[in-house]
Amino acid sequence: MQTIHDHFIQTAEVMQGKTLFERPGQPDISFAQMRGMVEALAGALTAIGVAPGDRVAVQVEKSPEAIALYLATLQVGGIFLPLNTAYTGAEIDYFIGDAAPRLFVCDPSLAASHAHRAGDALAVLTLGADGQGTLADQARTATPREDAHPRGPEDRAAILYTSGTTGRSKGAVLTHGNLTSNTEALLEHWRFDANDRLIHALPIFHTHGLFVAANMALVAGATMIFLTKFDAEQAIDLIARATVLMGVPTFYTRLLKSPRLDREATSGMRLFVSGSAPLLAEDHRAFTDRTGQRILERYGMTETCMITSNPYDGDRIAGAVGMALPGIQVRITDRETGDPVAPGEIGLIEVKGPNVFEGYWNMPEKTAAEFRPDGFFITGDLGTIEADGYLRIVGRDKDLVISGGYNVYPKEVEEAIDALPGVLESAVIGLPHPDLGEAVTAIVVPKSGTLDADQIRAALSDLARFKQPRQVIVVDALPRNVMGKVQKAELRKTHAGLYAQALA
Ligand code: MCA
Ligand code: AMP
Repeated sequence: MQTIHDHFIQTAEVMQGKTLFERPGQPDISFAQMRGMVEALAGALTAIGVAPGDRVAVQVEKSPEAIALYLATLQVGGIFLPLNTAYTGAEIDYFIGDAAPRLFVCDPSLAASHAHRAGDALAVLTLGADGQGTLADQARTATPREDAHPRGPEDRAAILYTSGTTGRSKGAVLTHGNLTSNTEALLEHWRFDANDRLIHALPIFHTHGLFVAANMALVAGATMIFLTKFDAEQAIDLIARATVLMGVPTFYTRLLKSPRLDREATSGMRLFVSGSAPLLAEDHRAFTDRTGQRILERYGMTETCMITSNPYDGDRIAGAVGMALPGIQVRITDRETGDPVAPGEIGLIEVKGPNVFEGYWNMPEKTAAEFRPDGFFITGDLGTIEADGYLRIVGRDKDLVISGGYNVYPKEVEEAIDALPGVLESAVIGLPHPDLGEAVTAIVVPKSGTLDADQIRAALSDLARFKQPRQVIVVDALPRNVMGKVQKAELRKTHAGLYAQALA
């Protein structure tokens, strides 16, 4: 088996001076230059003492150097652990404590606040958006490393933290086999090759931006038009020079808001992909009406990489996420019994295949609880497979909010709110939002008297900004069923229109 790093080296050998990264207002970076950056960083990692199996935790701004650091980590046999740049110091404390990385790389602006973490077991270095910092300094002086530590499909390649339903985040351990098999399946399924020019506007600390978009370009020899963040008007300017866009539904909602989005603007594009959250069927149709293009929706999860995809040739159905990718099995089971349901019935979506992760870092019980004895992973999503063979996701069995493609587990936010003085209890829910799909919303009950909603929001600054409630509603009591369980469905119904008028 070839790792993503092996694939990249082979591709770079062929592509040589071809542009890998194209960035507005900045010099292009070729495959050959990227290979040099990877080898220099691999030399630095080796000099620092990163050994096979060591974790390399990285919380840095998006840059080609950050992608090079990912490849260099794979090259030396390390385990790459990317962290959302929105995470606060308190959140980082947990990840570092749990994963015990050998190296933590942060933005130069945060070097002082993370300096206390450095010790014999943990090196702390910096890498800025401009590719500069103490790690880059070490890469300049270290002896470049060309050889790769041999890795097999079962060896660990990455850990991605996903928030836990019970508060504690879980580190999903992905193997080289997971990453390579999924990239290979997607390249074939979406006909992605060296002729493609991908608009890459996603963050690179999640599966979508790193293990789907970037991996595909690195392996195929495609050019990435590499943007630090998504801006709809900029994307429309660049679409004329691109062939593929991969985005979360919010990208498409924002593109549709621009009067410049039309057939002419998108005529050179061959593929628009959406995933990470449900794409509204009405947006899917509106996009086709405006551009003549049919968005290809696919479905995935951090623990499983990509699971299903609408077909490249054939009908891309609005509201459906397609069929299992080659080599992957999907089934729908009864929530109570775990038995497969009849076609067309709703149940839990389960998945098995080379894409499914090894387990949660240091959490054997949690891992065991989410796998069936026959190896199927229980996604926690609810869906149905109709006679046409397409999977449709109809809801979630897990208490999860997806805001602009970022997952927020209500429990974590509720625990933070409940710890505030004057709060008796709270319920955090996702409400329909015209820009973010769902917006994190807190319904809070005071111990007595009343509470100031703005003060509650202000007191939650230890949580990453995307987890903080957009609105806090203070109520006298939460609705409960006869068992005493808070009825979140009831709350979602009562407050459904809260953001109807929200500006995007
Ligand atoms: C930014 N903010 C957000 C979000 N993003 N708040 C809630 N939800 C968000 N997603 C905050 C900012 O901190 C800022 O706070 C305020 O909202 C306004 O930011 P804005 O400029 O509107 O945001 P943006 O920079 O334009 O970002 C919105 C975005 C971005 C483009 C939707 O969040 C994004 O790129 N999301 C993609 C996430 C992703 O890649 N998910 C894939 C996960 P303040 O006002 O306080 O400054 S992988 C996955 O789910 C699986 C595997 C799969 O299937 O792909
Ligand atoms: P994450 O934990 O960030 O990997 O998010 C995975 C979750 O995102 C899945 O379990 C789904 O609930 C959701 N998801 C991903 N793609 C889609 C999609 N196309 N439609 C609906 N939900 C999706």
